[in-house]
Amino acid sequence: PSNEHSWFYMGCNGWWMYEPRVQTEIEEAFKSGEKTFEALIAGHLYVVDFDNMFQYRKDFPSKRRKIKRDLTSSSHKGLAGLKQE
Ligand code: V3L
Repeated sequence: PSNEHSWFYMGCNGWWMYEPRVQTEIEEAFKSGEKTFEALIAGHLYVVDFDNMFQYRKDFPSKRRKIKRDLTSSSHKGLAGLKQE
């Protein structure tokens, strides 16, 4: 099932899981073979680049974050900035 894998973006010292809505959108775009995807995250448009596997804010492209598609069970800091207990 598709929920065995999830999408993550890099924080300071570990990975964060994308929020569920964005998660679903990114997975759909990835599976349909698109090279990039634009997601609305916290009021800003972000570009997800599947070829280079990073994301960046569209109007502030210099700050890139690595992304990965990995097992949902893989180690991560939390969900979209909310720390895991
Ligand atoms: N989903 C949610 N928030 C995001 C995302 C995303 N895909 N991308 C960026 N932000 P930038 P530590 C992150 C937030 O890249 O302690 C974490 O979620 C980003 O939030 O310059 O460094 C944490 O909330 C940041 O607050 O556009 O690991 C926070 O950083 C802001 O957008 C601290 O995490 C600017 O990111």
